[in-house]
Amino acid sequence: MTTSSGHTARYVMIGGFLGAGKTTSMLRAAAWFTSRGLRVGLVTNDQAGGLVDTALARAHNLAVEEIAGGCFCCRFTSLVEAASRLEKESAPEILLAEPVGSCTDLVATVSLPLERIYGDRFTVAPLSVVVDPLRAMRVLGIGGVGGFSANVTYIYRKQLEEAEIIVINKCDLVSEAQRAALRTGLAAEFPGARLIEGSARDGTGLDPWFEALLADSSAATAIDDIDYDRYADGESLLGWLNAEVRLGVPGGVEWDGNARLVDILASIRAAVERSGHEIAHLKATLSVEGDAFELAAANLVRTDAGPELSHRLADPLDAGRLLINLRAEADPAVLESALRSALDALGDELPAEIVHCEHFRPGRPVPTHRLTGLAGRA
Ligand SMILES: Nc1nc2c(ncn2[C@@H]2O[C@H](COP(=O)(O)OP(=O)(O)O)[C@@H](O)[C@H]2O)c(=O)[nH]1
Ligand SMILES: [Mg+2]
Repeated sequence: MTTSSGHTARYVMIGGFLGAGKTTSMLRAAAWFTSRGLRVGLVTNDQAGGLVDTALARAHNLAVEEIAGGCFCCRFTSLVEAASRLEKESAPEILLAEPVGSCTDLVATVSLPLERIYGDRFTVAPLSVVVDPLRAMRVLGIGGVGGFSANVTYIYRKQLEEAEIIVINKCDLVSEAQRAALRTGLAAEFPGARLIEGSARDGTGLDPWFEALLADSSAATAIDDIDYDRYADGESLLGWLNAEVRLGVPGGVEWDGNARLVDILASIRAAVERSGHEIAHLKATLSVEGDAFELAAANLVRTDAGPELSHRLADPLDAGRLLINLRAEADPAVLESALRSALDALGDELPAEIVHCEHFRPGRPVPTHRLTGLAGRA
C-alpha cells in the first residue's frame, strides 16, 4: 500500500516506564537526526490532555502532534491520523513516538499493525525501551528498596521483555559497579535485547543507538503470554493528575519562576510522601503567558528524589502558566489535594488559579488491534 505522496516514514518508538527519560531521549534523537539532514516529527501520548512533553517539544521548535485521552495501542487510528497530519505539515522521514510510560504490549498492538496494515507508509525501527538505572535496580531486585506493587512491576518487566534495544539511561547517576550489576541483570533476564548505556541529559553514549534506529528494522516478536487482567490492575493502581494553573497577575509584581516551580514540586512531593505513596513521575512546565518558547521545566522521578530543573526561564515574570503532570501509585484524590496544598502554600503574594484539572486512574487497556507472529515481515 502506498500513500498518494508515496512518502515512507521510519517509525521510531521509544518506550519505557514513567520518568525513564523517553522525552529527553527523543529530543536528543531529534537533534541527532536533524543534524544529519533528516526531517523529524514527534508524536507524544498520554491518558489526558495538557502535556508537559508536548510543551517541551514545541519549545524545541519541533513538529509535534499530541494524542491525548488514551495510549497508542487503544487509539491506534489517532496515531495514524497524527502521522498523516505531520506528513502534510513537514513530510518527516523520521517519526519519533513516545508511548504512555505505563503501556506495554506495543509490538502486538502498534508495531505489527503498522507494518501489516500501513506497510507502505511506515518502516518500523527496532523497539527501544529506556530505563532509569536506579528505578530498574529496585524493580529487578538488584539494589535499593521501595517502589511499586506487584502488578505495576509486572508492566515494567513486560516492557523490557519486548524491547529490542534497552537503553540504560542516566548513567551519570550511578557508579560503574552499579551500572555493571544492572547490565548483568538485564542481560540475564532479557537476553534478546541489545544494551546501550548513556545519558540523554548530556548526550553521551547514545550514537550507536541512534545509528541502529536509522539502519535497522524491527524484528520484534509480540509478547506471547501477557495477562491483561494484571496489566489493567497495574495501570489502575497508578493515579494520574494533569492540571493547568494560572500563576501571578499580568502587570503585577515580578517573581522568580524557576525557584517557585521547584518550590511547588517540592511541596507536592512532600505531601505525597506524607501519605506514603510512590511517585513515578512528577513533571511541570512554567511558561510565560503567550510565549511557547520561554519556559522552565522541572521533574522528579521517585518519591525520595528532589525536583530538578531541566529548563530555566531567563528572566523573572509577572504571570505564567503552569502545567503539572503527576503519576504516582496513589488514589488520584490524594494527588489533587497534594496539588491544592502546594498552591495554597504559595500564599497571597503569588495568586494561583487552577484552570483545568483532571485526576483519574487509567482504565483497562483495550487495544484497537492485537497481532502476533511474524507473517508479513519482509
Ligand atoms: N541525571 C539524568 N537525568 C536525566 C537523564 N535523562 C533524563 N533525565 C531526567 O529524568 C527526568 C524524566 O525525564 P523524561 O525525559 O521526562 O522521562 P519520560 O517520562 O520517560 O519521558 C527529567 O528530570 C529529566 O531531566 C540523564 O541522562 N541523566
Ligand atoms: Mg515523557
